[in-house]
Amino acid sequence: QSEIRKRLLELFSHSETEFISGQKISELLGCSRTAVWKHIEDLRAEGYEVNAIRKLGYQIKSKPDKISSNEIQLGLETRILGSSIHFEEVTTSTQKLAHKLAYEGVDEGTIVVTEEQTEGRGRLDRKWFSPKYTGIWMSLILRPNIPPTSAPQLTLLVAVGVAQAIQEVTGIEPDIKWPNDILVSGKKVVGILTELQAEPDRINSVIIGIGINVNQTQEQFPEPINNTATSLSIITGKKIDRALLLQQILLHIEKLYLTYLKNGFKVIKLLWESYAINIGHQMVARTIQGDIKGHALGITDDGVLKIQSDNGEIHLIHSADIEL
Ligand code: BT5
Repeated sequence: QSEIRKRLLELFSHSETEFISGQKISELLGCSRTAVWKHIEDLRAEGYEVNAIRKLGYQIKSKPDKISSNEIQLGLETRILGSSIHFEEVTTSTQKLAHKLAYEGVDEGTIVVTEEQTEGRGRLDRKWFSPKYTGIWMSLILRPNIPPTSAPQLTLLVAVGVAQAIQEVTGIEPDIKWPNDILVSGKKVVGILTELQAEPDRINSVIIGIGINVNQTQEQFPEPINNTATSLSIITGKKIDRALLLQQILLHIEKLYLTYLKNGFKVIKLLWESYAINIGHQMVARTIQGDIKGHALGITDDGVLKIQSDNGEIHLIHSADIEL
């Protein structure tokens, strides 16, 4: 049943504005025209707007504001990312679920998406607020053939892909703050969390969590982040199509990922630098070993941050919180 639904939406994803006749759909899906009609009715009940015109057939005019597998699938143009979609209406954390699936051996490109996380998390077990129907909370599973030490490059790659997609869908030009934040007007819109299942010299899988504030109002941000967080909708003053944004994110990340696997980090680094805000500025890097104050020189070819402290010494920072 859900397989037919998936194929039905696939048919429409190739002809978004076109009509497809009931006869043709029933032939392609191998079910009766009554069954086709029934599936269309089900879509309507879920909030799809479907035009039905005698002699022309069916056309999907709009999707509901949801990001379950169907809405992601319809119009998705990627080959790898999203080839398998695990959707949960609510879950503790998509990272947790993705770790489990990765361990069980799911294919590269599998994504885990939810409408709400009850235990969304950031780095160092910090909390990530993930309220219902307002954002994109997802985890990607990749299996690149790279050494574990190169994995941080993927955080930067994903940040570029998300920034490009945000720019394309909303017109906003976001900033990237090393290593894992995307900011707009100095406030955090996106957080990225990269985790590994690896042996010392080999990656089994990389699990990349992406959290994006899309349609929240300012009042929806709770006290500790009320002044530091914002959403795309607050900035544009418009409601944003989350499914479309999600699809564009997958598409941009996939393009960058394929380039990266083929040509290495160089091109990604250049793109990343074009979005970076903290390079060339004074900053404090709060690391587990202590604070380092200085001038950010840039990132190395591995994606490591280079800071020159006031006494001229150069530090390589692998992991830190940055204060500008
Ligand atoms: C991050 O950590 O920014 C990574 C966040 C990754 C979230 C995604 S959602 C899908 C996947 N599943 C998960 O469970 N996680 C990933 P970090 O740099 O440590 O920043 C965390 C800090 O950001 C918190 O301590 C808060 O101060 C702030 N914060 C929490 N929720 C926020 C939100 N919705 N928007 C902006 N800032 C937030």
